[in-house]
Amino acid sequence: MKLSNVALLALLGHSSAKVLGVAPEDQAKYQPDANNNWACLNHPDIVISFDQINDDICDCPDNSDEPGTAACPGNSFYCENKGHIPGRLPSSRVNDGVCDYEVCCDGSDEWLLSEKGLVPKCENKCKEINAKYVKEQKRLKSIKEAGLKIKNHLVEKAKKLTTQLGQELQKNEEQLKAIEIKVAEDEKKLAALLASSSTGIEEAIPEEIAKIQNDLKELEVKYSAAFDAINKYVANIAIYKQLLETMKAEYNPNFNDPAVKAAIRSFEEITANEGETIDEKSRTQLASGKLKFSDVISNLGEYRPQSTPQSTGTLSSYIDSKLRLAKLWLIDNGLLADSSFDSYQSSSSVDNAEVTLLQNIVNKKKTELNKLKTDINQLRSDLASSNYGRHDILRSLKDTCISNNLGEYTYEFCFNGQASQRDRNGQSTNLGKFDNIKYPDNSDSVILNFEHGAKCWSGPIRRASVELVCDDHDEILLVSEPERCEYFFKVSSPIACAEDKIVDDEVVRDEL
Ligand code: MAN
Repeated sequence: MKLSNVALLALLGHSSAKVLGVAPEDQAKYQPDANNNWACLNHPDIVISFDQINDDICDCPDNSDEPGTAACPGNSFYCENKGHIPGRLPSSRVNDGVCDYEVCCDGSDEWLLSEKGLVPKCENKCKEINAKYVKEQKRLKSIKEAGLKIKNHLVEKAKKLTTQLGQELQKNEEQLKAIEIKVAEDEKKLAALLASSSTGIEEAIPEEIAKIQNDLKELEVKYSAAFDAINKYVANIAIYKQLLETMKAEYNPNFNDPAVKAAIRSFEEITANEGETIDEKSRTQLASGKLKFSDVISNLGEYRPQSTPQSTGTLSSYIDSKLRLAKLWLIDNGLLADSSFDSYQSSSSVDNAEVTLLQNIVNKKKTELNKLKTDINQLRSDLASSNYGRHDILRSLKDTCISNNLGEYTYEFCFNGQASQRDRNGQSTNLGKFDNIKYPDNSDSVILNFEHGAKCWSGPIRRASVELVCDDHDEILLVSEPERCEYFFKVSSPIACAEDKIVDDEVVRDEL
């Protein structure tokens, strides 16, 4: 069976003959030696006649001698498809009587039977097939361009959303700082108030004493003249008393002087009653003229109130205030729930209106702080999330859901949401929640994975993979269930349109 190679050799000349079924880059490997022999490609020790190539008999253990026939299994047949795109056909489909135009538009896969005159030659349809192909590529190109436009809008929208979130985060962080400063100030004030609530009485008393001392000093000035006069009279009385004592001792009772006798009698009466009206100390003081109003006043300076922090009432409020401060510290450091402060407050013995008001303000601000902190954490993790895909594109599709009735079931999924399957009775089954986005290598597609759906009866937990392929609109094209309760969606979507994948049909046309 040497027809093909012989014919080609005769036609094209020995050295430039092309071996059928071999790609241009491998043609050099198929050259005869000077004796018109050829060695198997991976077995150089096995040398066959060059005419045995493509003679429909498999001679080489590596199948290399039959690239253009079906004689060696597992080979692939190269068809040149001039004017279109070259193709490769499994060798089993070569010379089987069927023109495989979808791969070999030039009909070269069916050469043997036609050469033998057993079947008509497969005519070359590359021109028309290429024309259709170019048209289809144009259509796809315009769809991709439209899809890309939509995708770019989505990317822009996602960028704006990301910027907005960043701004919101910044605003919240600034607000957090401001409130933290305010709370720290209020807490300082509160601590001062609480501390003063236990020492206020003590501080107030010396103040009152000072005031009283002041008033008394004014009184002292007012009454000191009177006191001086009294002291003067007291001193004079002592002199008069001394005179009377002398007179009483030295008078001559033999002189019958009734005036002297009456005076001495009155003096004796006064002296006898003296002990009942004035004590010895006062008498001495009076006698020495040392009774001073200022002594009374200075004694007041020594005065201290009976109630101190150690007394029962003040001690409890003192401890109370310290406990309060400790609680505030625990709350501030996140070791105690804010609410526990409220209950503590109500049972507290401190009922100062200002303290209560300030505590309410601090508590309110702390609730605000906690909410802000939660918001900030959420925003931070949202902004850092890689689950929105490249360019954060899924941010723009957060609320987008698509569905399609595909016969037995209506399937639906929301980007970033849930996938579901609804039967004809409207019964919906959860096929999973959006979990991650993947960009498989060597593919333009984008895969969204949905996990942790409803459990399958005596089977696995449902999950779904959604493969997005480039298009100018979102549409669920098909849904299959390759494994029980594992679903596969094929969905057209602009987000799978890749810029570098637009087919350049001009190149194809140039080759025609
Ligand atoms: C339902 C559907 C099917 C699934 C079976 C498993 O009928 O969710 O897709 O295969 O349950 O029991």
